[in-house]
Amino acid sequence: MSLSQGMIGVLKDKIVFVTGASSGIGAACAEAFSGQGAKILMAARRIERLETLAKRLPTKCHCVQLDVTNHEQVQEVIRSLPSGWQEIDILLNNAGLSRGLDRLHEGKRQDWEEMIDTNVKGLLYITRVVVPGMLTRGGGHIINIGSTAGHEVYPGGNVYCATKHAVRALTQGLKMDLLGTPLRVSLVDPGLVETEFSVVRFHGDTERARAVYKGIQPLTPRDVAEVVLFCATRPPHVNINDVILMPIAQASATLVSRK
Ligand code: NDP
Ligand code: 8X3
Repeated sequence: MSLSQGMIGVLKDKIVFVTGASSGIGAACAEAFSGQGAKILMAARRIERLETLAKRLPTKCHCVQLDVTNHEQVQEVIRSLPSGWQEIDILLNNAGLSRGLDRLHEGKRQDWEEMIDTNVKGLLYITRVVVPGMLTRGGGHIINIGSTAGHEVYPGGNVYCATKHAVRALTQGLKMDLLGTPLRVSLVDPGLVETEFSVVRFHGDTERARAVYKGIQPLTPRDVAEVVLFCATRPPHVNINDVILMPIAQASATLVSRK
């Protein structure tokens, strides 16, 4: 991945904290930032995946097993980071999931709670513990992964879309609350990206997951990582507020042109 002249080297030795780095967009972002010389702090529940990824990245990595829905664990893990890893420069709130595509009146409470706990409360817990240190140090960038589902709602998307609308509101709120400080706040909102997202949504039904991307060329995790990298490499006075990206074959959540 190449950067525009002038931006080369700006990420060297920066500490980038990527939540949900064990798969998909998070893993691609870890790789992209590492490729620019950043040190990568990675978190997810599947620590063995993080360790495998860390081994093939060119810069220093530190892996932490973390469930973002567990408030105490979030506080404990972040506050006890080893020296050299505490001064987080960029926080990428990426960990997230969808569960089911049921109509709201037929939905499962456990699915709702998992989405709300991960996508909304998890993002809040992490942000709350990381941002004060950024303020003390006088610099930092929070980049949240939202979704096109944070801009529109689709049938069966009810609770997932609500969580991503919440991510958008929280990003805007944080930007306002940090006004007058040097901290930056960005939101990246992808449409259809082929990752493990749909396998998780359909509780392991790989056939149903594959059908989501059938007949189109979806975005790749790397496509999203390039946009995240762009946000992170603007001059310090520039704040990218929100980027929406979709595959060329998609015009809205429900308007998809399949071959
Ligand atoms: P993946 O399922 O491939 O990756 C999800 C990541 O989130 C995994 O690394 C997973 O790690 C992590 N995660 C989930 N729950 C937790 C938790 N409780 N604690 C810590 N980590 C957790 O999906 P994507 O890469 O597609 O998803 C990444 C983000 O992108 C999500 O926020 C998703 O909503 C968003 N998004 C995805 C789109 C898509 O079409 N794929 C489009 C728009 C947005 P582990 O299971 O090891 O904990
Ligand atoms: C993931 C994209 O369209 O499945 O956020 O909601 S979509």
